[in-house]
Parts: sequence; structure tokens; C-alpha cells
Amino acid sequence: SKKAFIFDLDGVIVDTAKYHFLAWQKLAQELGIEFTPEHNEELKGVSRVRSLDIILALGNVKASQEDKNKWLIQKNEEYLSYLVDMDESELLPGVINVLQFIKEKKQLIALGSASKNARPILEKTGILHFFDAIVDGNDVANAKPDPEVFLRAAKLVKANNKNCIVFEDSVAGIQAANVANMISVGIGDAEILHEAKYNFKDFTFMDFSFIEALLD
Ligand code: B16
Ligand code: MG
Repeated sequence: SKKAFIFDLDGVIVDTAKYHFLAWQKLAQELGIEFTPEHNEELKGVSRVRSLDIILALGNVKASQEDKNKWLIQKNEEYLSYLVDMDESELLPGVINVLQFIKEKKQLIALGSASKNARPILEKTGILHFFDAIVDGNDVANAKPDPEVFLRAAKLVKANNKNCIVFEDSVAGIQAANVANMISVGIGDAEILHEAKYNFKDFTFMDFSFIEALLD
């Protein structure tokens, strides 16, 4: 039977983490909160709403829901301003080759992202056509490490969970894949992502024989 390869977006397909960081940092600065690249690590794979709560907690800032809503819009507008000029050059190394190889092997490809901006990013980088299903932050109620995002993706492409392979750069995402009984593949720091079944620094370190071995 066919395998479904489920890709996380931010940190796996594109390096948008740097833009999220700049946008959050701008807001944090305005609120007088110190926000460093180390703090930003904790926001990987985490929803926009939860990210704001983490930042406000860093500065011990209590805020009304009205203020929070305003800041969420402000952050997203700043983030979107960085995406205006985005093109295929922002795809992470090896991504295109892996997508092409999976397609040549006639297997399934899905997106499982926490981001509400996923679709325009796939369009701008020219890879939308590779995807058989897209599940993003607009579709799920429960954020990673809850497996909802990956379970939905599997359902959409009609694949058994055990036939799904998840590529993730966040600890929460690896945990979500494991809870769903999917094959978890960490993309990034193997020490941080030690709960993953397999680890690769990036896709250029992943030989096609690795994918081939997963097929039957
Ligand atoms: P947005 P992923 C996640 O994407 C990011 O890792 C995380 O930093 C971000 O806060 C979240 O998307 C929400 O993004 O503000 O665009 O809805 O890694 O799950 O693809
Ligand atoms: Mg990610």
C-alpha cells in the first residue's frame, strides 16, 4: 500500500523561523520584553496564540484579551511583510529533490503545519502542486504535541497511521507523530529531537535509499 509522507512547514520546508523571530521581537520590544533567539526556540511548532502567551509570561505582562488580539494581528502583519518577496530560493536544501523523488515513486505527500499562513508560502515557493492534502493551523483545534494535525492529514490521503512518515523540526511535532503511531523523522539537531525514530541534519543528509527502504 501507499505511504504518506507528511511534512511540517516551518523549519522543514522553509526557514520562516527567522521571520517569526523578527516579528515577535519587534512586538516584544514595543512591550519592553527581552526576547532572544534562545527564547525563540521554544516557539517552534507552537501556535500563534500560545506563542504570545509564552512571550508575555517572559516579561510578566498581564494583558486583556482585547490587547492580545491586537498584538496577534500586529505580529502577523509584520510577519507577512517578510513573506512578500518570498520565492523558491527560500526552500531549505534538498527539499525539492525529496518531494520529486516521492512523487516519482507515486507515494502520497501531505502538509501538517501549525501555521495559518501555510498555503501562501507553498504557493510562493512553487511547491503547492506536490501536495495531495494540506492540514494547517486553520484546520485543527489542538496544537502539537496533540496528533490532530497529522491524523487529519492521514485521513485526507486515506493512509493508515502506520504507513505515514512525518518530517518534523520541533520536539512537539515529533511527539505528535509518535503518539499517532507514525514513523517520526527529525530534521535538525538530533540531540534536541532524540525522540524521533530517525534523524537527519537536513534533507541533503537523507539518502533516497532511506525513502526507498520505507516503501513496499
Ligand atoms: P502562524 P510549523 C509553526 O509552523 C511555527 O513553527 C511556529 O513558530 C508558528 O508560531 C506557528 O507555525 C503558527 O504560525 O502565525 O503563521 O499561524 O512548524 O508547524 O509549520
Ligand atoms: Mg516546524
